[in-house]
Amino acid sequence: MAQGTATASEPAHLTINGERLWAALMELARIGAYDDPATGLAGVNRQSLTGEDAEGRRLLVRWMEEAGLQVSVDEMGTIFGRREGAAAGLAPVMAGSHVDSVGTAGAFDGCLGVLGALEVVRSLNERGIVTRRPLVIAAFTEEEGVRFGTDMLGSAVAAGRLTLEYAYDLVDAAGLRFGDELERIGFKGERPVRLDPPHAYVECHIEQGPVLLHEDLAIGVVTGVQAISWQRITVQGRAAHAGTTPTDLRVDAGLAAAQIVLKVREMVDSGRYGRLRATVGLITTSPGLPSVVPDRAELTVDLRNPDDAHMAAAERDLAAFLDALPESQPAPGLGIDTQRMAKTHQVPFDERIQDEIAAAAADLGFDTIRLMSGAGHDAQEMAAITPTAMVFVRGQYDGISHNPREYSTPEDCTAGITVLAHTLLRLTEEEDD
Ligand code: HGY
Ligand code: MN
Ligand code: MN
Repeated sequence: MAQGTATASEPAHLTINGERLWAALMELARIGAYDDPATGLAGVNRQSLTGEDAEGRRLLVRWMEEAGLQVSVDEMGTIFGRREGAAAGLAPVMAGSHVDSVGTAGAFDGCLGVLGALEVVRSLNERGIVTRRPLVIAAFTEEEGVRFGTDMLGSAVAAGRLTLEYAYDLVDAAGLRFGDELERIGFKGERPVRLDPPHAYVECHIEQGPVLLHEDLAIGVVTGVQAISWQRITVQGRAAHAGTTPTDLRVDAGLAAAQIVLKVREMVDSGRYGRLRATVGLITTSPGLPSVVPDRAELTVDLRNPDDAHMAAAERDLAAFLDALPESQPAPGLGIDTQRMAKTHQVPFDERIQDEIAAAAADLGFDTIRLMSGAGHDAQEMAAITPTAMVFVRGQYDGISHNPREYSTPEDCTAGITVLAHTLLRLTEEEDD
């Protein structure tokens, strides 16, 4: 990049301010912070459209404005910060992620990608570098999906997989409607939600798994995202006295729930579904009293698979199991209801963008490997409308995430965002096809 408005053909060796990046991550992590009893650490609970999320959003908007970005908010509440380029008419290069969190989060999931892109802008500003193409930072709404039940929600609407109406009518566990909550926190924006395809999209994210740590690498180039299937299962039984009711007269919703948990684990262990992963994250029974046979149970089943055919087989066989479950009970009357929450296919990332990331990393002296993402990301939605790939940063403690122990070092975060910066600088120089 050149100083001033001229642009050079070769990206300069742009360094970022790792301390400023780390300070921003830690400051944002204080919003929604809580004392986590299980780990004794400070966790982060900044679920989408809560007061904490709104506070984090306002901080991000202030930082974006202070960095001279033109800030806009779309109809889903996604926040964009635009930095003009020398050739303003060209499609921008976009980088981003999300700042909403699960209820037991650390400081890095999503935030590294958004605050890292902001750090790139701050560093460009300090050197007076004007990129050829505009740069846009995106903080997508409800990436986690843990409050309104569908992950990558904001980016899925922006890229066209889901509709605004569908999103607005989603409700949380308390029956609060997404569209109303967006209005309540003041982030129901005017910007039309359907995104004009940027020139490219690159997302930097903590790996959230153990691969880079075990390979002793700080940086990974992400080849794609595995398929995701979420469903909510409601089991209807019959409340009865725990002492007087003979087993063969019971319609026990708690028993059925336990059988479902065991079934998904048996499916994983069977090897019949490739590299299937299954998680029953939520399981509740009611009335939840020691002397009452449960009359109702609710579970969520999260299935992940890098292969769409194996995922389809797993969903099909689980559905067959649920259909047959009532007959297998000691007494008739068990009811099973399933509700689809989220469903995404395996998404491959753009090879050329992967190569740009790998080349930027190599220029900076980082060895990398290519790996598929076990977690879902906004990048998988953006891949539908523009060439997209991701930079992974090593996580510590076996890469644990969705847990307050989630951690990456300042050095690795700086490395990841430096690779992001150089990848973006390469892409902003590109002509139109
Ligand atoms: O569910 C996921 O993999 C992501 O964290 N939303
Ligand atoms: Mn994430
Ligand atoms: Mn996450």
